[in-house]
Amino acid sequence: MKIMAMLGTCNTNNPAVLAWVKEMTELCQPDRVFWCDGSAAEKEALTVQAVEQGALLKLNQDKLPGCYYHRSHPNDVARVEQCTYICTESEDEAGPTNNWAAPKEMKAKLLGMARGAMKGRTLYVIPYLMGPAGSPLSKVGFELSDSIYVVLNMGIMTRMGRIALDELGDSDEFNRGLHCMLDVNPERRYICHFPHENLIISVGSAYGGNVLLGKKCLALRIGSYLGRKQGWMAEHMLILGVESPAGETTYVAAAFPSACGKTNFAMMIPPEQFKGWKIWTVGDDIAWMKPGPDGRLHAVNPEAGYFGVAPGTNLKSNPNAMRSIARNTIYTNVALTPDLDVWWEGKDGEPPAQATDWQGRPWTPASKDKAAHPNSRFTAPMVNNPALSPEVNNPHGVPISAIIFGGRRATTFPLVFETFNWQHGVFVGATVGSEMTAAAVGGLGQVRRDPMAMLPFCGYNMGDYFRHWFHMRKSLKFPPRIFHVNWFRKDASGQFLWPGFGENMRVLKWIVDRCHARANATETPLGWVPGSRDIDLSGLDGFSAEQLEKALAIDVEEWRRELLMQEELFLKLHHSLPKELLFQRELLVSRL
Ligand code: OXD
Ligand code: MN
Repeated sequence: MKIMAMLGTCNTNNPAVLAWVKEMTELCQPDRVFWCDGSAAEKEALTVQAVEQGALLKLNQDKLPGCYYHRSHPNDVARVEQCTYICTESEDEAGPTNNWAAPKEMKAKLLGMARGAMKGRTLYVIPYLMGPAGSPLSKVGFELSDSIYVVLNMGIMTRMGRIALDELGDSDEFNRGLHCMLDVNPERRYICHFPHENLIISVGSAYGGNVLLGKKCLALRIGSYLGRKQGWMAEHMLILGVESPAGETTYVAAAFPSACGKTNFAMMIPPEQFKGWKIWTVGDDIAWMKPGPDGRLHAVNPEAGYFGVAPGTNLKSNPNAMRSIARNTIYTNVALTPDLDVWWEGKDGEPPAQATDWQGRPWTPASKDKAAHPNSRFTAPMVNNPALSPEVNNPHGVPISAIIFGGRRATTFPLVFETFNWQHGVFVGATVGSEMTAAAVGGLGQVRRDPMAMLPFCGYNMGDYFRHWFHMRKSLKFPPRIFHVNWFRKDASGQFLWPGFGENMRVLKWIVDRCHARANATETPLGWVPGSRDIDLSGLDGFSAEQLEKALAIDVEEWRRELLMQEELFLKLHHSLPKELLFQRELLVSRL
């Protein structure tokens, strides 16, 4: 093997780390190995290199200081659930909602593909920390990747470099992640998780959740597996704090499927009438939660940045996101204007008269294709967010008072309801359905069951995952109340029944007030529903109490159909379904 140049400073004597990097280096045979330290100087140097190599394009620095642009291969624009595997000894452990492969065979196949795959390339060693330094919930990972784009994204999305090595010390407890781009060929694309070994191998992709291994792979799939073993929860949830004019802050976690508005909700600015109310963002995508000594559920955000969907992001839908992405941001697969600014469908202002689309083709407003890919993204550091919670680095996390589930549903689900208790809440979370979005390949618009918004992210048998949820109740003296929301209900003419965005504060206030036992609700077959007078509509011009009633209405016929649709999930999981879920279903049937 060629003698490799060692760049960056290795900076660790941890024998387990050194041994693994050596083994993978011998396998992948890169020309160079670069140890990332996470410093500002390193970021600058790597960015210059990425521009020279064509991986990044420097955007208009007057308009977007520190911002860069990337296009992924057109065959590689979203998470690929069909190529994502959980590799456990028994297929039953992965369960019927995951693709499964035997670990030995899959590892042999992937390592075979990785052999010599980095010849002529650089292997970047990316040490990263998920979660605040010093937190009992935090985890260290090492991603070995041949993509400079991955390094620069991981530098935003995680606490990368020295801080992770310091946290790890001499321990051999870290996630091993290998990422080889290969020839970015969908035929040779595999995102594989080996939970028993705390190992991830991703090959053949260079985009988003497939390759930023700290995010979906470690923080959710491996995380959920470890959480069950160790008595905590890894969830696809935003975390936010609601501060009242009296200075009381109530923390809420919410699970919505991908591209259903978690980032918008987490960064919401309350409407003008809500003087003195303030939303603080703790996280926009993932929550790690553990019972605290006070008997409450405490949550940390394992990430340090936002990998958000660009289309539809504007000053109305998410002003804080617009501020967060104004500097030091990487844009991927959006459109480019002639003055090197970015554009996407739904951005503020008129569309540019001319642009270059996400595939590098000339685009005008008359073009039939979209300028930005529907799953185009921004990668922005959380420190850019004007509403970033001061608690984001608190190693103890924040105490959660409410958990909210939600999906994108044109019918059936009312704007909001509160479940009767934790067990009922688990049932409601387990049966979440949502219309599919562009965040994953395939099925756009179809309603699919997405339990707890974790269908693509649960690293083990979904039936056991539900059991773990029921079990967690036992370690909580003060469990969060559980709610369901639907911002996406439409009337017969296809118009949204609720204005959404910042106006969701009105619903959130009711939720917070319920947590403090100071809001009214009516008992219905679904749970506790606010009356139209229980939600503050002041200043919401042109929106009447009758409209709110429509958004809150429950149609028993629609619910009969919904129950039948839910059956599909129950049949798929019948082998491992906890009986509590069947009881809850029976209770709902009898109430209806
Ligand atoms: C994401 C997703 O990128 O859920 O967060 O797809
Ligand atoms: Mn997500």
